[in-house]
Amino acid sequence: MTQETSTASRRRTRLARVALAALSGVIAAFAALCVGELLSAAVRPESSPVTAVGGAVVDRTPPEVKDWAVRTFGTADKLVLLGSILVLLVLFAAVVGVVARRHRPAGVAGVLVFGVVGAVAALSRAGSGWLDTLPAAGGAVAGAAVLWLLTGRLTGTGARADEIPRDRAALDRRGFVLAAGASVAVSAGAGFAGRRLGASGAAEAEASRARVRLPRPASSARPIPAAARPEVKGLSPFTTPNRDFYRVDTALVVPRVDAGSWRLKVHGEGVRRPLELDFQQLLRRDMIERDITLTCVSNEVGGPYVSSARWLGVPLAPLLEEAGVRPPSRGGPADQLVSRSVDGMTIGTPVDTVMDGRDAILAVGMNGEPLPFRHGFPVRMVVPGLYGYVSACKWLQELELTTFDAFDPYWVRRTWAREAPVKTQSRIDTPRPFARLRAGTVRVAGVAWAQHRGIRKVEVRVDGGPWQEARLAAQANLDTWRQWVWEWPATEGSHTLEVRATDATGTPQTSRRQGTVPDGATGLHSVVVSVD
Ligand SMILES: Nc1nc2c(c(=O)[nH]1)N[C@H]1C(S)=C(S)[C@@H](COP(=O)(O)O)O[C@H]1N2
Ligand SMILES: [Mo]
Repeated sequence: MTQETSTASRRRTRLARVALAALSGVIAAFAALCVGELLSAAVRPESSPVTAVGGAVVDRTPPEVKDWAVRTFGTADKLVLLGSILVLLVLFAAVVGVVARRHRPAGVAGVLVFGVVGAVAALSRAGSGWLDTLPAAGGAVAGAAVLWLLTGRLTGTGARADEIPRDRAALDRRGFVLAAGASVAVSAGAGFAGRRLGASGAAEAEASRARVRLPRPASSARPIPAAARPEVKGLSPFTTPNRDFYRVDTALVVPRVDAGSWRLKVHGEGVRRPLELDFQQLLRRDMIERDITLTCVSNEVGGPYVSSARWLGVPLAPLLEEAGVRPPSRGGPADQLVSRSVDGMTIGTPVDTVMDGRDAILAVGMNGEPLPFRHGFPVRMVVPGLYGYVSACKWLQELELTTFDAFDPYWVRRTWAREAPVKTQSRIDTPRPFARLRAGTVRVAGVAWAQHRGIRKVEVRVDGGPWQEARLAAQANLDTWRQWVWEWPATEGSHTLEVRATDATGTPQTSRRQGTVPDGATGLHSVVVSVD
């Protein structure tokens, strides 16, 4: 062998070892995640390490960044987040593997550091306990063991590894392949078992949902007048089908609550008779059925986070009265109703608003079926006229009466406003932005909302010209959006269409542009189209 070829071949072997070391790190990470998955099935789905880290990131994301993510990725924001965490994890794991080739204890320490990160993340989430650290801790130990095992095969095993210069030591290829294969197989088995176990927990919740028989309402929703539903292609339907209903929450795994073991606690300041209800007791109470439009405070002008459903639920005010609650306007001590979900969300609603006669409900039904899991099964709150983050707690399990002074709920701690009534808004659904249209009559249509005040008027203007009144669909009730249509005699050229609503108090929507933080976006929605 010549000098050159032997140097080249030594370099190749070295490269192969580094690559295998990186692979060892990745296999160790895989083992850690799989064991974490298995343990999280025993603890709770949210404690799975990647989910816990993702959740902790969500909790710490500034509102502007969160809104950017929601805007950019829509409902896929959660997948993007989890995917990014996985990619980072794989990269770091590869580095840890390479380090471990030179210094096994340092590599193992690296893996354990990840375990600590996962455990701290799990512990930092609302409603978590020490048990939640188990999946990350157990996963890290498994990962460290796998890394130790695999890097041993790369450097010549056992004690010899520390005595023989690393690159000279026998590379135990066969041993490495066997150990790596066995690690991957055992890890995958653990991960698979974890998934199966997790799924069986979900299966019970799903069965409990399938068994729900929704009662007939004591008070039905008013029939929606046909005239409330103009037939215009491209216009949002008056009632949003459940599968199209917007979804906004912090849950990286949708909680699957078993209705059979669900309980609601009502307690706190000024509660003379604390209540505890199970799902059957709740279903036996008088129900009302109402069309209500829900809006997210993160909805940009013209955005998609507004939807309308026919809800079935228990009126909240009488329930609170039964518990002895009086609103502050009648001398009660608590001005804030804090709702808590099974995943630790806290949402604060003014007690006066809940008890002012509007249809605030504990909803169990949505468009004729039990709440979908994504939308809060078995029970969520709905309060007409308030943004979701101050009213619409999903997967509800506790109502606590307290004061705004004493407690800041989740979003308020993240710079959103304490109180947030829905702002008057309107949206052009059709034509779409940058549509190419034919000259002649074009039907411009959309929705407008000012829940609990009602919409009086919608106007459209072209290229900053005079406002022209649109035809409003019949009003279903004050708590829903209203569809509108305007026939535009479109002429050739590029045009800007703008819409503006006026609520039933006579106040027109402001044209002043404001972002979503801290209490909802303002400004006029506009669409640019070209007409040939
Ligand atoms: N448990 C829980 N409830 C929640 C949230 C959440 O993150 N967790 N998000 C709130 C927000 S910000 C909104 S806008 C509504 C959205 O309800 P939807 O997803 O059914 O449309 O739920 C509210 N209830
Ligand atoms: Mo929201």
